[in-house]
Amino acid sequence: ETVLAVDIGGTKTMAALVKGTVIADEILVPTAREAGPDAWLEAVAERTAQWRGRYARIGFAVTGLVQDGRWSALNPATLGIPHGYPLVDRATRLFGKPVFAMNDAQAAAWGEYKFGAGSGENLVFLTISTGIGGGIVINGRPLPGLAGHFGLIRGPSQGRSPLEDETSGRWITVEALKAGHEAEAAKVFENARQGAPWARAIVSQSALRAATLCRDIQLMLDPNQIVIGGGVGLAAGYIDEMREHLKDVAPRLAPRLVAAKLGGRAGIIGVADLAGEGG
Ligand code: ADP
Ligand code: BMX
Repeated sequence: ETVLAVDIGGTKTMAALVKGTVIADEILVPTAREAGPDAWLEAVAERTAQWRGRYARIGFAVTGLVQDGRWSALNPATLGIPHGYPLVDRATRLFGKPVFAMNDAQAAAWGEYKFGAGSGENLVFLTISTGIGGGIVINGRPLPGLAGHFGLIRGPSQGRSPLEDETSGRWITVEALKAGHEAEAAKVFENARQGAPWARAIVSQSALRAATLCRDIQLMLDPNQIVIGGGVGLAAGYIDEMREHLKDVAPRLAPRLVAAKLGGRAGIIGVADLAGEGG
């Protein structure tokens, strides 16, 4: 059965026709952050219009909390979703097919567990992206609700803001500006690789915080591995930098970090699988 799978993140929106793990077509557009959810859905409908009739159901993997078909931001700075937006209702009306919706990182955790880096053992997925999202698969089941929302844990600056606001791609850009450089995260990484001290300091700080989070996750859940994804998490050198910060941790306590095997497609593939099962 072919599923139209959609991933709406704080930065980009992806859509693909998915059958199992095979992606027939794929689109990628920026999420128009200020436009709001009606516009985000319309953009997907417009860009996927040529696929009408080729899919039986739809799966949405979205940044934020999805409960009873309603969608809300936990951190509006990551994406300003209005509280309780009726995502499943609106999308069902717009696309005319059954709709299943869940959190993006929880979907990605499932994708990696079943088709990616997973080994059948308990796993945590962590995306370091616009925010920081997470998903937990225990005993072969993805945990729903708030479970895995690690980016919402209080950050290091006296608990004033969520961890993701002091670690993620958005933070990297803000820090670069403070250091006098107008640069997206990718540009900061490029500068860091070329040895610019200001950029190295920012990347290292972010990786230290992400590494510390993984260390804490290990103590809470003892997963077999922590799968890292997201635009920042998968940027060249970032996971190595995290490992560097963990090198003094006692072996039994140290998390095993691996890169997402499905790359940026983990959410799409995970939600397609769960939507195909009827949610
Ligand atoms: P989303 O949050 O929409 O799921 P991403 O996983 O691509 O999207 O994460 C977006 C964040 O990752 C942004 O802050 C962006 O600047 C950053 N980013 C994207 N590509 C790279 C890259 N190659 N290197 C470093 N950071 C990147
Ligand atoms: C935030 C939160 C999570 C999400 C994570 C990663 C919102 C809007 N989102 O912690 O639900 O999984 O960001 O989102 O509160 P991404 O856009 O960085 O992929």
